[in-house]
Amino acid sequence: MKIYFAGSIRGGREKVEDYKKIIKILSEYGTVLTEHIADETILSVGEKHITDEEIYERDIAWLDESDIVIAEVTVTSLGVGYEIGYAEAKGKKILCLFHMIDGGATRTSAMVSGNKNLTMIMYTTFEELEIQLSKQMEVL
Ligand code: 6K6
Repeated sequence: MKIYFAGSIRGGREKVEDYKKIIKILSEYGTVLTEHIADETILSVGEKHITDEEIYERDIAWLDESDIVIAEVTVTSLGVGYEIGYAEAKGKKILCLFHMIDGGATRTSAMVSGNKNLTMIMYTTFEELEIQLSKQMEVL
């Protein structure tokens, strides 16, 4: 299975360590096409050797190729929101992961949490996330 993992880049890199752990979990279920999302050397200010147009073309090709899109939506990101909308329009299965860090006071966009075409996983610990992810991945 080809997995497109989406996570914030220019939206903010504060959860990059979590992206790394999530990608490790996801690798047990298939090939993660977007492992670079967890690269700590990628800063929100950007890389110089690749243009925005090249990033867009490459990511859309990976999205088209993917069997499932798994988006970490805790850090608000325009790009991740775009990818979710694109994947929905293409009929892809979509899982959104949201880390409840403050007891649920901070919420994600209603355009994500209110969308019945995607599955939300709200988690407080990685153990919980692993259990919920395995339940979802088993029914694919
Ligand atoms: C690194 C830092 C800035 O730019 C880079 C190289 N950029 C990207 N490389 C790969 N995918 C990217 C890059 N910038 C955005 N994306 C895609 O958009 C990823 O698939 C992410 O899921 C999403 C992040 O969007 P923003 O709006 O947070 O950047």
